[in-house]
Amino acid sequence: MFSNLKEHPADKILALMQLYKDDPRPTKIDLGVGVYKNAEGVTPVMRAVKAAERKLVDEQTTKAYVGLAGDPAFADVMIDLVLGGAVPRDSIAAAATPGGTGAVRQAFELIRMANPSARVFVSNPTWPNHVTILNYLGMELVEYRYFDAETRGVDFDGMMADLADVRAGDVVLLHGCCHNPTGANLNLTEWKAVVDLLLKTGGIPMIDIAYQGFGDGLDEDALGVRLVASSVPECLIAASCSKNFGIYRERTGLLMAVAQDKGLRGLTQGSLNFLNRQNFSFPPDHGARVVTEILTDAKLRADWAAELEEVRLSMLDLRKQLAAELQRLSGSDRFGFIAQHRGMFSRLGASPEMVARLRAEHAIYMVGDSRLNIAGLNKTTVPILAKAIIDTGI
Ligand code: PLP
Ligand code: TYF
Repeated sequence: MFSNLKEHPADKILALMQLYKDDPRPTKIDLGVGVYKNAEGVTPVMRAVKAAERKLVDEQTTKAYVGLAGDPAFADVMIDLVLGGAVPRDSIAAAATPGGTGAVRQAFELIRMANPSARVFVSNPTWPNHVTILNYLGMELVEYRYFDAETRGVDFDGMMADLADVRAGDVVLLHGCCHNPTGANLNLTEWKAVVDLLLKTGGIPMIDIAYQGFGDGLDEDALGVRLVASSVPECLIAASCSKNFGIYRERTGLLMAVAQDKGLRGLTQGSLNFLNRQNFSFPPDHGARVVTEILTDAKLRADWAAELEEVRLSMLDLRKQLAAELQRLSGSDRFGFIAQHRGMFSRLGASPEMVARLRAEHAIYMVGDSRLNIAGLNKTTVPILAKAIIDTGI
């Protein structure tokens, strides 16, 4: 049987992680996988997470199964964090999932179950797993223009022109904030125009939000998703706690299905529960419980928000420093987009050959599409990267 299996192309981001590990050069710089690292190159356990875990060890009395959709208290706190009261609670069905990836996967399965002929529109480029999971599920995918290779901002005219082809019942996948891999994001005026187009076409938005708090702030990063959820008849939201709580390996996420018609909530909730049961029965609990502890305890919540803000500001500082250094070395403003982008990533717009040269000649690792993880830098390595970028002719 196993001999019938075929090879699968490796995830290029994860493959790069291995290449980096295997590189013996002591000066190597990892700007690959999307994991936050502090100035010492460490991905710390956040203070509030440690405190919540200690509390759980002391106070948790059982590890018996929870429900198929996970702990309802986790759904409540996450709905509040993401949607902030923009939508009535009783119009939302929700299920905990293994990470944001699990939420994306269950959302796609729900779409396929409800409407097998729905096409899913994804930005070009998008997070590679969006594409591979849709392909794996045999769902039709349509790309819409998103990144302007010239300005390194959003090609909003191109995006709107492509989304005009959306038919009623098609799904439009949007990144809630901190677009992966480009770092280029919609402003609120553009979000409003997207909502109007969705209302006109009957397209159903699905929002993947994996970096809330990494861009302009916890509430600011959720403005788009809140606007969409409060404006359209139906939408799906896949939220990840991996980054903003730093609990990557705990696999903590939530899928929300919002419907203005509250009569649909029971049916939708039943389908989310069913999908969880078919795929893994019960979602992971530890990370979800940690998040719930933090968000329901005023002191822990304030400490978490403060540490997250430090993380956000440190990445913004690195962006500004890198843009300034590149301006100094190039004598031009052509790298100003790095300070405009938000989140962990920026797409430089360099060719794969240049990215390969950065790796071979400078031991600088970024994804082949020239996505770099800003958090992989520190004050010392920013000038090294800037010089390598200029030396490589980018
Ligand atoms: N969606 C996007 C756009 C991402 O970049 C990520 C990566 O971390 C995820 C979803 C899901 O992450 P996780 O499954 O680790 O929560
Ligand atoms: O884009 C990234 O780097 C993160 C982490 O299969 C990641 O989203 C990368 C690849 C993958 C899962 C997560």
